[in-house]
Amino acid sequence: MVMASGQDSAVSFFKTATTDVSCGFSASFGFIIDDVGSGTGDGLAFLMQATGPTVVGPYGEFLGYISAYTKGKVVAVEIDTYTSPAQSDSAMPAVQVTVGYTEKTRCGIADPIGVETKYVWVDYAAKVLSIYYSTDSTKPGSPCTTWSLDLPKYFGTPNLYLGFSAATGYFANNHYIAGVEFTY
Ligand SMILES: [Ca+2]
Repeated sequence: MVMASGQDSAVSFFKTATTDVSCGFSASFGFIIDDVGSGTGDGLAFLMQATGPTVVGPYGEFLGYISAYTKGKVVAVEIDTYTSPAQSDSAMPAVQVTVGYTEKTRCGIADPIGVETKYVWVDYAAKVLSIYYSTDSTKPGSPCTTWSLDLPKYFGTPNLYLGFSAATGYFANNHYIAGVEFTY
């Protein structure tokens, strides 16, 4: 599935039905962020939000989700490829969890840009998000980072929209989601 490409683009897609996360869930996806000679930016995100299935935020460093639409209530697992001073980004590249736009935890990764598919697993169980990352399709034995968060309590509902956004700015990679799997 093609996500953001070309300059100043923001794209999102979500499962149209909400997912009740009170008993946990597992999500996994492959992605490709391709170098098309237009610089590096801005990245993509796996999103959990309670607002609606068609929302999309601004392009560029806002990654297609950082905006007022969720009233600040959004949890993201970002593959952030552009270090934005305005967003207080840590140096890239990394897989990072943000809560209400604020970076909470991250694991540094090798430069993810290229034609090879990279893989992310997001497990939510016992009020802990566990994030796994690999350059091949075998799930690692242990997460690269975790973050404790009671999702139903944070959102005020256990019924969340799960999906993705991606964005480009002046610098523009092509972003692809190459397969998604949800279990709960
Ligand atoms: Ca960024």
